[in-house]
Amino acid sequence: MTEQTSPAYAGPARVLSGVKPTGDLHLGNYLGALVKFTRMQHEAETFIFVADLHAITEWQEPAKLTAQTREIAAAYLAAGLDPKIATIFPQSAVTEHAELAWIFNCVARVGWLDRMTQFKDKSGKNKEKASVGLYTYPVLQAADILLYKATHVPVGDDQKQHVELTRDIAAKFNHDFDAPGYFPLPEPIHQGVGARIMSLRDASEKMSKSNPSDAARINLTDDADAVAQKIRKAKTDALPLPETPDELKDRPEAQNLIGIYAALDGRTAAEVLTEFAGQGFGAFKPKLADLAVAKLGPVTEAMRGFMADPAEIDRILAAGAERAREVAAPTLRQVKKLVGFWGD
Ligand code: AQP
Repeated sequence: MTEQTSPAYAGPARVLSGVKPTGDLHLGNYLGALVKFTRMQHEAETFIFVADLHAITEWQEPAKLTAQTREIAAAYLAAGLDPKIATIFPQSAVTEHAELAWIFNCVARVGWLDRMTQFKDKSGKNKEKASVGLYTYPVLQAADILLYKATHVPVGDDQKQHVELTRDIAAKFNHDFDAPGYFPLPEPIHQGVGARIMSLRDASEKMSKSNPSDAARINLTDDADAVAQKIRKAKTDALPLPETPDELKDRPEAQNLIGIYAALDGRTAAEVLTEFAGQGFGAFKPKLADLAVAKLGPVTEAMRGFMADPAEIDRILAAGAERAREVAAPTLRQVKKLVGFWGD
């Protein structure tokens, strides 16, 4: 883990990240987030939450939201997060997130938020109808991270800009309230294979829970037949696979499938191409399907096991929320003092 870059900050290395309970988790979430969380829990104190406050920036059916929150928790556990090591909790159970977000809303500048590309992507042409929460989403994300003084944030490529905004908010807070080094300037951990998995139907879009086409993603809840069928139908070109990753530059679909293979197999794209160069997708896709089923099958199975015991998931989430509050509450108390709010 690299040293974080706030020179005056002297606290411990801490990892924090989360996933929104907005639908079925997919291969992109798994490779871009869950696999990294699981690895990092052994390297630093780790806080992983279910981002339900973020989820409601877009409409969620209340009954489904509860079920999806448990499903994300089950996916965390199935991917290998250990609640004895990592703190796993629902974001809304720690009310300090929302309170700190308000203070940060008054630190962040409108110009900074106007530059966030995810808001533009998600609101599309319908900006006027988007929720205010969707616009200030990155400020809440800064509060999530800084409440725990997290130094490292494992995220997919799409979230890198939000971690940069978090650094700007931390630096401005430290400066405005004359508290050098109070908040660390967190580092996004987003490099490597799996950082950006694209849609199986259109490789110019990232794989996403909210894509209306189920064929665009591989869900962690898909069975082996569904996984194989989606890979078989994935959009590709008619050319054989080349010898080097450079030659995939103008072939986004091929690049995506090779990237998925590499991430699932813990290899580089170059190594995968060494094996498959000269072969067409007719030969490559069944191999990819076998690999995906072999790697995801046990995760899906474990997830089903956890989902069958919602009381145990609730117990883990409640205990995690209590542990999270032990860190969050003192931070918020100190922040309120620095800001000058009345009280102890
Ligand atoms: N396609 C992706 N490739 C790699 N990483 C990805 N992540 C999401 N999509 C990909 C990473 O998964 C984590 C959790 O994401 P999230 O659910 O909190 O929000 P998101 O990025 O908006 O994910 P989705 O799937 O696109 O959800 P919807 O469609 O509901 O907005 C993050 O670390 C993210 O980088």
